[in-house]
Amino acid sequence: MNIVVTGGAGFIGSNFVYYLLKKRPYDRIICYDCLTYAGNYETVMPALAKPNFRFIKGDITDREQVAKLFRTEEPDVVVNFAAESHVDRSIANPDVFLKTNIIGTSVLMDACRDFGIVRYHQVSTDEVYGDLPLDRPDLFFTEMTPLHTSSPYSASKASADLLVMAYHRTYGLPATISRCSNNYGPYHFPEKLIPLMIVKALAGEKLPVYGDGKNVRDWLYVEDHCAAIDLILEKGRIGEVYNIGGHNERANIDVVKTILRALGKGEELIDFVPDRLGHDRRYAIDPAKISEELGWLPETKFDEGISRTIQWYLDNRDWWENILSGEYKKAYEKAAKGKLAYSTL
Ligand code: NAD
Ligand code: TDX
Repeated sequence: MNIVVTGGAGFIGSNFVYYLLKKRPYDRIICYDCLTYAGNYETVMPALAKPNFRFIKGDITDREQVAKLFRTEEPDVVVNFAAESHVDRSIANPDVFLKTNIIGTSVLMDACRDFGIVRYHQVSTDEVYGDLPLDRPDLFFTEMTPLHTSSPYSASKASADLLVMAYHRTYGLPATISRCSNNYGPYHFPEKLIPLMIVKALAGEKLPVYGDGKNVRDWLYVEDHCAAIDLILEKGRIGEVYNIGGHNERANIDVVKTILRALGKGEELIDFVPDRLGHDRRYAIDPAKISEELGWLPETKFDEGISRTIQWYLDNRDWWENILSGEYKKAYEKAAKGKLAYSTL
């Protein structure tokens, strides 16, 4: 099978690429990514050694590039991770979120209709359900929870989900959607809570905690998310939505303190700063459907996952220091000149 992974040079997409290369050595994996600030060519460079992997630099909002991708690579499956993904950036500038997350999704699905496809999978988020109150720990997001978004980011992701369902119903597009809770693990861009706190703590800088720090997120180790998507590709029912989450709720302030303790740093580094606008209080996923229907269960407990993640950032300083210095942005051009890149459009 030919599997196109859009956004495969980002955090979860790259982890999915490595997951597939291990799990499906006989499939061809094509990473299609336009390398925004969040895309890092250095992340996928080790995969270029595999004969069944290709990197193609391209934009999901560009119809011509996408048509060329489909003509040359003939994908059987498209898994769409490509997105603008940072809530704070969406609050500062919604425009690009609408373009990439909504228009990009429709351009990809149009190509799927034109060229034919076995499966289109949309990687969505639990943020489409809005938030839950802190004083109702009995409440969880199910697939039946109404969409009720808070930020331009989540509104753009919910819009994309609605389009996917519309393409399925109207055109019979063989699509599935997954809505996952907060991921953490290797290759997480250091603007998001966990990697940001790790690199700031290592530098002895202040750790900015929004509001009172009591907002709750439901953390899932990224490999568990990859396994869930792979299972949906294998056994998921067309036209269905699957929530993914591992009952790993933590208040932000507790996550920050865990990181400080693990790195031997003091809590005086914590800096409570003004709250994010429209800040969602609590996310919590009910994963009963994917567990009961497909047999998915998360394997990594938070204590183990966070230790592994911190160790990864300690062992891979070059990776994030190149991001902080901006050096990572030159990697693709350098590789293309040295003919290290297998393919560009
Ligand atoms: P990320 O920001 O780390 O990576 C996004 C990738 O998409 C980057 O490599 C970027 O270059 C690429 N990209 C952006 N615009 C593109 C375009 N127009 N054309 C081609 N490529 C483009 O994001 P992430 O955290 O890995 O999230 C991946 C997906 O998973 C997103 O759809 C996000 O909404 C969803 N998601 C993320 C989380 C999380 O905790 N990070 C949780 C649930 C769902
Ligand atoms: O500096 C910070 N200080 C802080 O207190 C940052 C960056 C975040 N926070 C808080 C805000 C959130 O309550 O930490 C929590 C997590 O923030 P983010 O890492 O920005 O993630 P979140 O807003 O929860 O969204 C993430 O999970 C769902 C991903 O970025 C989304 O792409 C995904 O859909």
